[in-house]
Amino acid sequence: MQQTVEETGWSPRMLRYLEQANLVTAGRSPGGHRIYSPRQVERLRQLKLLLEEYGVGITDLAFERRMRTEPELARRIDEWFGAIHRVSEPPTAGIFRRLAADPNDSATLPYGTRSPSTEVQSEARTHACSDHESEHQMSSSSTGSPTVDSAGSVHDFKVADLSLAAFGRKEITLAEHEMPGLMALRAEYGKAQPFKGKKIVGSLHMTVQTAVLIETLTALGADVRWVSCNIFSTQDHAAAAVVVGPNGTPENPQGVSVFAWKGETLEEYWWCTDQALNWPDGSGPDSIVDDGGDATLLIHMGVEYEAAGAVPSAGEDDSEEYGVILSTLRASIAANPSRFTTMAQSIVGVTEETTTGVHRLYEFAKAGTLLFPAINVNDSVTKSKFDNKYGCRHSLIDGLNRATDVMIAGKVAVVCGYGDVGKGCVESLRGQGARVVVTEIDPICALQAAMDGLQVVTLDDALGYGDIFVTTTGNKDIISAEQMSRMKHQAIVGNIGHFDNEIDMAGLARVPGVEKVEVKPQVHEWRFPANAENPNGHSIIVLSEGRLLNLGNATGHPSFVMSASFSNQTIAQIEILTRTDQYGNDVYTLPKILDEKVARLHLDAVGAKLTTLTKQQAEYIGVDVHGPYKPEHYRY
Ligand code: NAD
Ligand code: 9W4
Repeated sequence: MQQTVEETGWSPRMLRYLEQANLVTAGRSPGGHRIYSPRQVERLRQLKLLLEEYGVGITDLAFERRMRTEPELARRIDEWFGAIHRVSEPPTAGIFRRLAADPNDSATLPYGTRSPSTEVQSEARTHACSDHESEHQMSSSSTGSPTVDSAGSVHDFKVADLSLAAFGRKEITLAEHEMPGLMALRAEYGKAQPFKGKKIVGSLHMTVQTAVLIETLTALGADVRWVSCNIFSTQDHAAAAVVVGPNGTPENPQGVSVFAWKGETLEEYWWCTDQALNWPDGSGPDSIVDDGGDATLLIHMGVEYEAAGAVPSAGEDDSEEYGVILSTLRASIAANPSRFTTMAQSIVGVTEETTTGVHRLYEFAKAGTLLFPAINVNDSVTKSKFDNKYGCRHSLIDGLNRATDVMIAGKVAVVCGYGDVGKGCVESLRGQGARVVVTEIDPICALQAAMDGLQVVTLDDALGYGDIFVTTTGNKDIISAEQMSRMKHQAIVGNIGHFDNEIDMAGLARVPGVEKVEVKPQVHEWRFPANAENPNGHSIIVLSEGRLLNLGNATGHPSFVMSASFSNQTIAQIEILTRTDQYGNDVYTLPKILDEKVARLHLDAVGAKLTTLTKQQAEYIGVDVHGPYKPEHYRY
């Protein structure tokens, strides 16, 4: 070992870490000491030189932002992995499938970027009894200690205002009725208590629907701690109700430890994540429900820097958020230098909700640094169809109506992109009586649109007659400032696709003489100066500053949609917590039979009566009577 340390420049700790992460292999001497072959020594040396050359750490291999901005580094790392690059094992028949390729999407945050902390001043009236400084120093003797104290009260949490709990509880009760999948899972597994003695941490928007998920996890026996995955998305009444619990009061909260309020700063956000990972007895979670991958990322970075013995400083080009993550880790490691390493060893897996988080997980898996199994919930059919198509079909017009109350019937709506989100948006606009035209770059989707009776146009063609413009592409630069300047007076412009760069808001602000007038929060009139065509000037109405209008101007998906997503989450948690030995450190999707189970759980609520296959019919089409009914590659 000592010789390898000298030859490669890696510390003994890091050598152990690299081996654990399967980045190099080491043999064992009869006495149990590590022995490195000359080839492994050379690989270790090369890796050290590569990281030094780029001034990055091991975690950066999987930190997609850096990898995307430094393609040469990505290429050199791929080259370094060479022959030992971990390939996925073949799928275990019928149990799960692995994705062959990474999703080709850009990894960004759910509602665009998090605002810098300077922009957001937290006004939360917080209730918290958590002495987090001392908690960091508590012993890590794990007794499976519950979150409640001996009086049955939850004593560590931080939310805006516990007096909102009664309102939150009313909405949670209504949502339960609209979340039949989760309620059916409570009925099916409540008695068996599959999560008994298990600690689950969630990093996912703290909304009313998430409250129903949290209480489903507790109904199945879990000891849960929760944090939001977005600084703005917390519904404070939902957070308060979850802390108070169905049987508690604001004076004697008996629910779940939640660390979330609307309008957190970045520092607060990462502090909350850190707190949620820290059980009162000093132990960490058994599993993670993640949305966007932040809880998983913090643990992976923590493990790396604990192995390195130090947390690096943020570079000049690093984002503000990256610096905050490093500071959070620095404080943690100063208090307990092996906290994340110990924590990661007890975690049996993570279930991830979104494309962004799934993308990160594949990056970790590709780099061989994924520390525990991961289930990609995002790509279950019953998650993605509901999230993309049915959710947006509901919430697009909700956002348009709440923002403007304009009559949609009779208007011309221009929908950019005819993928799942575009299809959902078109359906709802048509349902209102709008005449809809679409733009597409993909001939298949364009032909689909034409076959659906839609005119396929270019945006430039539609500028002169469109009343409502909606971008749904997940791509950038869809509507330029110059194009907005050519729209009709009081045309409405909004985005429901990815991030905030489908509409060129920065360009709009730079148009000479343009004036931005706030009609109300998230609704702005942009007034263009007079010109030959518009001697009196004209204006357009932009929703949610070009960010996702169904979240900025409305409350996102309805409960039924979230029931589909969260039923997948619950089933995925049952998988990793009860069939732990079936999963290695890789990324898996749920088997189709479980996807079908989620759909099945929602049929009664919509009055659907399923036809049962006869044995003969099942044999004829080559499936089991009980499913799965379609081959893996089937596109719904
Ligand atoms: P998708 O890939 O199925 O559809 C996008 C479509 O846009 C594709 O057909 C593509 O060909 C087309 N497109 C790309 N560039 C274009 C351009 N320049 N002009 C016209 N069309 C173009 O993806 P999807 O599932 O429909 O999701 C789209 C986006 O919506 C993603 O970014 C996704 O993250 C986001 N999304 C938002 C919500 C929400 O609640 N707001 C929910 C789900 C998904
Ligand atoms: N929500 C959100 C809400 C308000 C908001 C800067 C100030 C996503 C999915 C689900 O992101 C979500 N306000 C913002 S950002 C922002 C984000 N800003 C931007 O200026 C205002 C979000 C999932 N979901 C549903 O869709 C329904 N229930 C759910 O759990 C929730 C919220």
